[in-house]
Amino acid sequence: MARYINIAGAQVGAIARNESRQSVVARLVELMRDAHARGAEVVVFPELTLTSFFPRWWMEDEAEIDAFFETEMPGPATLPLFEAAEKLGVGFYLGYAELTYENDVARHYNTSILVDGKGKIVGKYRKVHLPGHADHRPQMPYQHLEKRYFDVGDLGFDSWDFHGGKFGMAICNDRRWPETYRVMALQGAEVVVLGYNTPTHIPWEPVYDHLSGFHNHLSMQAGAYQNSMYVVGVAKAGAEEGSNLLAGSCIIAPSGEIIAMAQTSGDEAFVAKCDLDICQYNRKSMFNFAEHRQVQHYRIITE
Ligand code: ING
Repeated sequence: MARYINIAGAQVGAIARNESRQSVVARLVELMRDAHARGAEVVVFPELTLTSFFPRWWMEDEAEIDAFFETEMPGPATLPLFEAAEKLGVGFYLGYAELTYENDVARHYNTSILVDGKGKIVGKYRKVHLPGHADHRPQMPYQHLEKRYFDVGDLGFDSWDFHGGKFGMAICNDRRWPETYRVMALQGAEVVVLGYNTPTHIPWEPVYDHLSGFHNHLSMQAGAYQNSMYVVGVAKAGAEEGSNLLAGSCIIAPSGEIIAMAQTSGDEAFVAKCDLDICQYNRKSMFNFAEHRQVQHYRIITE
């Protein structure tokens, strides 16, 4: 018995600092149309995919920083993407910078949402693992200031019924932490979708630069295999404002095999036919959590 769903990665190339949201959204709509033409039912966009990757710049002016954030979703500039989804009957994952007020206190999150084929937001996630630093490093060619610009996500890791499967969400650095996948697998997730912005050169820690592609796939392939789930990782890629962002967007099966991958570092849609019942098969055999895991020996992980 099979339960198929066609999933697309929609890799996005470089976004200039001064590129308008209208222009970016037009690119996303074009990618969604292309993916739909190839049979996609769900389209996965990258992390922070409405603007250039602004955590690479040290900024002090609050208005300048907040200009990279969305205060409503959808807003006037993003509505066309929701309308296209509704017209095509396609669901999507979108990463963006969220500015929200909790009891009049401003909160800044690196956020992603799941939007269904009727243009309705069915799930929200806020990035938990914030990499990089909060201090200014002027001697470096660029910064990585996610710890300065974002609050740690307060929603945890969850999974949602979505287009006939159970979907979980993550964002970028989350994919390097095994806990991310396990917590969602324990909640029944069959597909984890995530976007990333990964500089291929980390100025203050270049020791693994030559392995950035390897570590990208290794992390997601391990997560997929060890948790019997599909993992879809989609890059904002290309040479963006002086920083080269890793491509390598891909769709990974519960076997750990990469079954579809982007071939360029630009805007590119690619699709895979995923049989979600494979997840259930693996969880009844090799990775039967109830039968094989011994949690009494894992407590140190959470203490
Ligand atoms: N961080 C990137 C990631 O893929 C990174 C790269 C890691 C930058 C660590 C700086 C420090 O993890 C994002 N964008 O989450």
